[in-house]
Amino acid sequence: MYTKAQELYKKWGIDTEAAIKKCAEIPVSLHCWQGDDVTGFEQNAGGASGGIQTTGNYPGKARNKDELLRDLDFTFSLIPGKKRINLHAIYAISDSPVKRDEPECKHFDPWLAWAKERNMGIDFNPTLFSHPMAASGLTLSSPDKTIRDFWIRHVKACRKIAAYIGEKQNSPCLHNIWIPDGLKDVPADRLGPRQRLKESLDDIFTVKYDRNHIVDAVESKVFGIGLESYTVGSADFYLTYAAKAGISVLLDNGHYHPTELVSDKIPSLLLFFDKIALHVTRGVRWDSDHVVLFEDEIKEIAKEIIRNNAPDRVLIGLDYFDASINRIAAWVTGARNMQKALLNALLLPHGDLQKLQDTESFSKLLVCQEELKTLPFGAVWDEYLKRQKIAGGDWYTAVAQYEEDVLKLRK
Ligand code: RNT
Ligand code: ZN
Repeated sequence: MYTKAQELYKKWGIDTEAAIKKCAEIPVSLHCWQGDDVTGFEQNAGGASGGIQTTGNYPGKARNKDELLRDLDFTFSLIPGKKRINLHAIYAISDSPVKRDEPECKHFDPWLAWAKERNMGIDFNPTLFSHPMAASGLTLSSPDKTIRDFWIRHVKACRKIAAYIGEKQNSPCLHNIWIPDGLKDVPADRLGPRQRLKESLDDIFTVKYDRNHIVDAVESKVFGIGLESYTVGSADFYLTYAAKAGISVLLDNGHYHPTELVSDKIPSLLLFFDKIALHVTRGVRWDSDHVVLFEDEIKEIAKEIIRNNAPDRVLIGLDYFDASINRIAAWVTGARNMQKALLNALLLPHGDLQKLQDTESFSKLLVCQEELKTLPFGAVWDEYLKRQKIAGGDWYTAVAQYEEDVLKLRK
């Protein structure tokens, strides 16, 4: 089937071998938090708050570090291509409790060792939610200076850790700031919180690090659960802030109005930013964090990365959390689908299609785009998995077995 597929693609001028090779080299950062419903390793950890929520109570959630690491290893064994691991500050590893505003580099040494053994890079996020100091829904933009200062200390400590990780691993560590800050109901002041957020960020970014070690990004949102009327860190706010501060933006495709597409934003931003970052997810009504599927918008996002020759400039990460199904199946499904979207984009004759657009051959362009959709992509995908020594379409069998042998024993 692959040989036949190779022939058919060749007729379109596409080299399936080159596509397979390239696909294996594009890193996708897997979010560690799908495995435990964004709980983390802090004592008394209670799961996510701050406008984000995992729903469902599927058995087998990782309850501690050892279980999460074991699940991650199994998960990675089912995902092709180059991987990174994306951590949150609440996944600090320590024998004694780590205060939220006092995480240290040493708490991530075990992760560095773990990732190094697996030839993987690490990305990092400060955690400005699931904590009493975030109970009001306001952190870096709080009117209370004690609260603001607490979170400024936290983010400063996290940037230090990210820069440390980046230096140790010899590859820049993405440090992405997302805060829940917002209001449930109609604000009386929209400017004040944004002004305070700006001042907090200015303070945070007075500390400079080597750009070979850290990529600083800020992530906007349109609304959070319980914080529906106003989001301090809106898209306009962060885009302008990042452009002026010379840092990057992170686009989470679940964080925009439903008809607004991140795929369309990528080329615009590539003209002005050296690097941008992504949280690939799937929005469904009010939820921005369903498992990533192999559907149109993901394919378009991948196309924009590939045809603009930007795999080094668009840092791809995943961000979703589903607790209603087997968490490993959720992890693997989304990660494989991101890989599928990349391979799919690598199997398109972008140059030829662009020529059709530029010569205004719109009928032929439309026809070609539709014909390309039914080329035997599945055969090339299967071959890619085979070369990567990763299970094919029957991978769920292994997950079901793992559920029997490991997950079901967690009561
Ligand atoms: C929340 C943001 C944020 C989080 C993670 C856990 O809406 O998407 O990125 O999901 O940091
Ligand atoms: Zn996100």
